[in-house]
Amino acid sequence: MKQFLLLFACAFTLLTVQSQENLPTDYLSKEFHQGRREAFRNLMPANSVAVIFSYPERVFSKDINYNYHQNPDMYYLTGYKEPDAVLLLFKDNKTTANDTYNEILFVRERNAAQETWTGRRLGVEGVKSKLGFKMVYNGKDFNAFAIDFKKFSQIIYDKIPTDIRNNKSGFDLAGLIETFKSKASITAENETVHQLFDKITSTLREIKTVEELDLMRKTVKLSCIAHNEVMKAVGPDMSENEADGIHRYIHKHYGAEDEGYPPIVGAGANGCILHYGENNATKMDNQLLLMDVGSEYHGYSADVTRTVPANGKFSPEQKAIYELVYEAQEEVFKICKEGTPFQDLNKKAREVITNGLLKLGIITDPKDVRMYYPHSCSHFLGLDVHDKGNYMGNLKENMIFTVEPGIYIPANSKCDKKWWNIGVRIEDDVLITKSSYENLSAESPRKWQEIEALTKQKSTFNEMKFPKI
Ligand SMILES: [Mn+2]
Repeated sequence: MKQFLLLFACAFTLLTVQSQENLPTDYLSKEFHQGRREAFRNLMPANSVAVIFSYPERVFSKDINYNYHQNPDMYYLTGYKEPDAVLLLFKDNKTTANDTYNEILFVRERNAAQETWTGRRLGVEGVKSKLGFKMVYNGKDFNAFAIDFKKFSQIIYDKIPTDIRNNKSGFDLAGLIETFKSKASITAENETVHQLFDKITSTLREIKTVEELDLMRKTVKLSCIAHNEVMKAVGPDMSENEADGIHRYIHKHYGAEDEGYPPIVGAGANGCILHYGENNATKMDNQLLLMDVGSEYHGYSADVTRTVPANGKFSPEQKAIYELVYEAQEEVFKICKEGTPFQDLNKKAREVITNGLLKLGIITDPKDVRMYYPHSCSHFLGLDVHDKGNYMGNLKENMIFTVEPGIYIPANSKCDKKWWNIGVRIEDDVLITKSSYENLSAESPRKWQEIEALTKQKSTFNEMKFPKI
């Protein structure tokens, strides 16, 4: 009886692991991923093969990993979200006695005991039915799989990570990589094939499909709602952590899995640190709060920055810097249309900021603009927050990129100290349309008057009370 119960418990566990209810209904479809593989194949040279690995898992603490994040290229091409996998894409059809195929996916094997600890796995059958692959094997079958890589004109693959754990099973990521290197006789990596991989994935990913545009609109929209809520809730006594938490709560409220990058929530001097991430100042006083926060929704990242006075009113100096960044952004928007060289976006932003800083007397030599505007104005946006794309090309319809000029004046800068500790960035996510552009993040105000007005509204978060500790 005991044995029977144990068996029953095992079967029950497996069943429990297999079914999951109430999932979101707006994931990318298997047809989307199939279409992306087809498009990838079209860009491959004759008689070539492409090899794409999952990202490694990463240690958070001893035997605890960070939440897993898939390699965006793997996700784009397959929809598979688990580690320890490798995708082979063939330019030409392969035939065996009973099948024709042009792609194979090796995945993590199902394991009832493991799944009750670390989560559900799709396994071979799940990948076939849910992701639409015909040829799917467990990772452990890769080693014995008959494939002669020497017969291909080229093996196209991305840089292979080296800082990964190896569980010595031979078929975790380290094992799959070892098998690939040995089958393909790779002793040193080939930069040329990496460049080809980059070129193909950049060409595809820089132009968003209809399905991707839908997810991009969602991720940007919900990030804007979060920014607006913080603007309503903010006050001189709010901590950076709390503002950060409101963003994250709202992302989760709308079903975003994560943030697209570590949130940057910094007041005053902290706002002058470009990738500030501590977010631990206990209050903001009367400083400017710079928030560069965007959600990741079904893989797609928003990237929105708003800078607001924590006390609801810009000082004259804060306003002067803010208006200059705003003007730079407006001027860049004017050239956001098909045909504009991508590099012109930053040239325009730099020109406006340089002239403005000269006029305000903050710099006297145009070259010194770099001290206060040290980054660039734009990057592509999508599965990666700094997305793949041709940064030396021209703007095309259905590209999405950021427009994010900024000015940062840390303490002890060589200018009147009334400007010190003012950091301003305004960042919006722009979609190139047939005839012009659309600002996807227009829902969050940018004009200083509108920001001041919004800070006067009350937020639900102002009403929340928790016990003191
Ligand atoms: Mn950005």
